[in-house]
Amino acid sequence: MGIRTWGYRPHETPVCTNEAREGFGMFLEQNRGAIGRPHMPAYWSLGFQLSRWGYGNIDVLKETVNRMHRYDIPYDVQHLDIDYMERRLDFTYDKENFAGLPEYLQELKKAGMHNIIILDPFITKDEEPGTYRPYDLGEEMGVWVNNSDGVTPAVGQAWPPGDSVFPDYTNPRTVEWWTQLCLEFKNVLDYDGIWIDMNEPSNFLQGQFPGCADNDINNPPYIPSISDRSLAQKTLCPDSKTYLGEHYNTHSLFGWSQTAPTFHAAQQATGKRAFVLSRSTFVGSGKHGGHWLGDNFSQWKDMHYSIIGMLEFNLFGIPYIGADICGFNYNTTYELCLRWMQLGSFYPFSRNHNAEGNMEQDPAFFGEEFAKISRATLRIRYSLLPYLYTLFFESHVHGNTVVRSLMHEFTSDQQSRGIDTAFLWGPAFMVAPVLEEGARSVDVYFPEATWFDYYTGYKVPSAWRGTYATVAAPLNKIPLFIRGGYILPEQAPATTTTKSRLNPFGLIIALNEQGEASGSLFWDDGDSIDTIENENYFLAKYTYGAGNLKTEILKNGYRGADSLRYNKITILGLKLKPHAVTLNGRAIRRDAFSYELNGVRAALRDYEKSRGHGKSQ
Ligand code: MIG
Repeated sequence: MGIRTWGYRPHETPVCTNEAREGFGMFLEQNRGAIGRPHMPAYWSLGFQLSRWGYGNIDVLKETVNRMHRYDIPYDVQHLDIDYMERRLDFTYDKENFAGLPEYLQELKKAGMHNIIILDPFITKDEEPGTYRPYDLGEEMGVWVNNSDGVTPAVGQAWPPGDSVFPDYTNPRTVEWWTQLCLEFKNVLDYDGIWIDMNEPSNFLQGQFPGCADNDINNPPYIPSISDRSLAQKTLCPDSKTYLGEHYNTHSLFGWSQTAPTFHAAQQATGKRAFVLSRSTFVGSGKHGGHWLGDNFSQWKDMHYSIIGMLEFNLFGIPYIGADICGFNYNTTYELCLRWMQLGSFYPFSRNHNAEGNMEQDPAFFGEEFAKISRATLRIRYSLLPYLYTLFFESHVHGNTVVRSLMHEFTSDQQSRGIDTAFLWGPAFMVAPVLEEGARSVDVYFPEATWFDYYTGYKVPSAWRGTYATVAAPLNKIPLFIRGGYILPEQAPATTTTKSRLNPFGLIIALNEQGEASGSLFWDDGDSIDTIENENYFLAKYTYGAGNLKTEILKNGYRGADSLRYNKITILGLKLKPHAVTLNGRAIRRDAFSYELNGVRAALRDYEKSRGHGKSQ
């Protein structure tokens, strides 16, 4: 039983960029050079997503979708959990309870939305021969995890009726089989991405049934303290055989080994950038997929823990991460769910998901006020998606995190080290959610920097730096702050990213004490494969200093960027009132810019993006 490290691919030489990056950033870039850099997510997958286990039938699903639309809540993606399947059989859909599902998915797509289907890694062996192709074909191709004899398939039990066998994704034949089925199923349900669940792999009966042999592999001398003192608890016997070796050695790689093949299958099936969401991950999984934090509970402490999980998975190189918003197990409550919608609006992967049997908890369920607040918060998310997308670009190219802790940015600030109640998008956008029932304020720690309140644009008092300050957070508000020294691209929000992507851009220029700021915008068509590798993208760098905004176009490879406009430039932290504004040397109308008396905010409206000039002021 050797120890193996599968994450490293020899052809990916570790790269250390020349740019000086401090502390964490540098370490993570080197680490990603070895384990693979995070994939570039599709733009639509940064939109809000809705899911639940137990819609039960298509009418309930439609009713839910309709009320989301009635309240005009930003919403890009609908998930289908195992209840869409016929008797929980992969690659089928329930033609009774979900009659008309194929057509309905088409309808959603016409409305600019995208659909995700779940697939489980177990295939029943107990259907009538000749009636269930996934099993028959897999049997013919020999794609299952085997018993210790290396020949007979290992059997367990999970969601499908009867006994199940487990695809061995480390076997190239299994990859062929899986790809084939994913391609065929695309003609049945027009999915845009695949959610792979239970891939630890989970087995409901294993450990007791059919029982693992009593040998050194199944019963080694040291066993972690798990309830039935069996390494096979809820999974396969350790002495099962995969193509790569004993399950004992490869157990933790099961989900990892399913992720890349599913990514490639989805990419082939859709012809677009793949979306794969995996419950089990390992080092390197971020290259082909994202992750949700699994079955949490509708409890305040679980909402808090989700921040820790999100920060960790960013360190692990899986930045496309989020938790089930409003909680999975148990019934949620109005206030918890509202606060969780506010926090979850800033998860990189933002999905409200719920377990079977619990009360409904989509943001349109709780009535007008709740819907209004969720809508407003999600509209903030959507307006900042160009910034989030640019962070994903940087993560894909360099390997740094998307969401990060305060400690990550303020490495020498001792006080920032223990903070797991607030987080940053990149270096510049701080989210400080309410995590306690009944709270109407948050104690926010402001590391040494210039900070602006996102809502008012007001500068946070300098006396608050390096200390906690109590910030108001009525039910309709999640505290948000922008760090001086940075420029954030934004875009007017809409109900879907399909629509928001056509809206005008803006820039939020948050000045530091020297009156300077910089930032960038990455833009491409949002869902083509390998746009970065093929250089089909637009990349601009913005620098502000001495009262001048300069735009440098570093890459001009996406024609779709030509027709886009900026119509709003907001400058936070100006010390002097501007008396004139010029664009590429031309004075602009006095009524096209405004200045707010508090001395910190100036806004410019309705200006076309100046392309090709390289400089505007
Ligand atoms: O045994 O597919 O974590 O998100 O809703 C439960 C049903 C199986 C576990 C996943 C959860 C999903 C559920 N699944």
